[in-house]
Amino acid sequence: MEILIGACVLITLIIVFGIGLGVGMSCAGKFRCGSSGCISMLLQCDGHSDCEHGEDELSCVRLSGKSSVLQVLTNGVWRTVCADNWDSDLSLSACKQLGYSRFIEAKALPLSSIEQDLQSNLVSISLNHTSSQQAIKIHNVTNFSKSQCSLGKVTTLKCIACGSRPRFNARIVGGNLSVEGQFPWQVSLHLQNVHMCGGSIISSRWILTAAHCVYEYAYPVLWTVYVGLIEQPVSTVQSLAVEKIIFHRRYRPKGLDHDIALMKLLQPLIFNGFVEPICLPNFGEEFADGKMCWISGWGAIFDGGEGSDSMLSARVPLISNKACSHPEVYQGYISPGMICAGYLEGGTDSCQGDSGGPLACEDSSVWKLVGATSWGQGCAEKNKPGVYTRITQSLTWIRLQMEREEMQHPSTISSDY
Ligand code: 4AZ
Repeated sequence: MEILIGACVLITLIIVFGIGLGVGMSCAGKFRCGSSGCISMLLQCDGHSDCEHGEDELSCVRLSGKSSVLQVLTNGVWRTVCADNWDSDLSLSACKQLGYSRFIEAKALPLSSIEQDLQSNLVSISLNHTSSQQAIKIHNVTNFSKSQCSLGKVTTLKCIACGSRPRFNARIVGGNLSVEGQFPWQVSLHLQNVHMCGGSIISSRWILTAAHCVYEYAYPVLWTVYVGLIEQPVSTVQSLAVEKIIFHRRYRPKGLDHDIALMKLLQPLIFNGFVEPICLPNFGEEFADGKMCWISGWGAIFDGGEGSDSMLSARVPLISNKACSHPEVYQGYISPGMICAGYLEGGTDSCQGDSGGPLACEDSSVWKLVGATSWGQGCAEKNKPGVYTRITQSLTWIRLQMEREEMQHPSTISSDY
């Protein structure tokens, strides 16, 4: 009997201790430092590295809303940065924290012209002049004031010239054969000389694709990135080697969520009109249901078919997650991290080999990456539209990877941004 009681107590202790550890690992209500434990949320973005690898001082800056309003995270609150005292040193620091090595322009916009939810928490940032030569992090700058913006203006920031098609002549497009310069951000990812997947150029060093494309082959030497091409097999186009492949750590093979990966190129791309980056959307940006966007790639022209030698493209409407979760469509499969696009009547869709490629939408003449081709039941079937990884839901992850690399290996080449 005593042994039995002893055993019960021991088992209870193990269970309680085990659960305790489990709660600790899940970091409920706390900030998770990669694999090295949890810290108080209040220590995030406080200017000191509290995690072993400084993860708590990453992702402290973001661009929000339609006009790219700069926001910083302080004391657990995202605040919109006022335009007063703003200067180019601060702009460059902010762009570095967003994972770029340059900045293009900063503007002061009237507070009243931005989205309502960006107007409420404001902060002014000014630089200690002594630190201007060092690598400053804007959320660390000491002179915060929680005032209203004294000039009534906020800072908007552009870190990359993206989303334009300088060499595309709209008059010559016909059918759904793509023409040079029409989708200059589209790349072809070759695994040992065979086209496997599409991808999108998001900066001179980064290609965004799907995790399911690279998960089993996450070795840079296996891959070549081809840019600025329409026809396969490839001819005189730029080809690039890969330095690093990062896929979302929550992606699981055969799973559908977190289907996103980044490839860092060994050398920067040269942009020339036929090769251009597409813009990432900003935080909180929404793309209306029914908005017409474009998919493109060298994927199969029917389910189970061979890839196309020419880059094809199609105009498809965005579908709300509600409509896409309808019992006749994909009930129970659509998460907030996905966005559907296509026609419920079928007929036009992405297919095998298009994966990782862009779902691109034009917004006031700027092209933005709204999705990355991810999955679907078959291709172009009735009630089975294409499903794409929703980029606005992946921004924190994307920025974190880019910022980490920019902080560890800053790009020094002047053309590299
Ligand atoms: C695929 O297997 C795939 N119809 C990509 C897109 C779609 C279906 C399958 C969407 O890579």
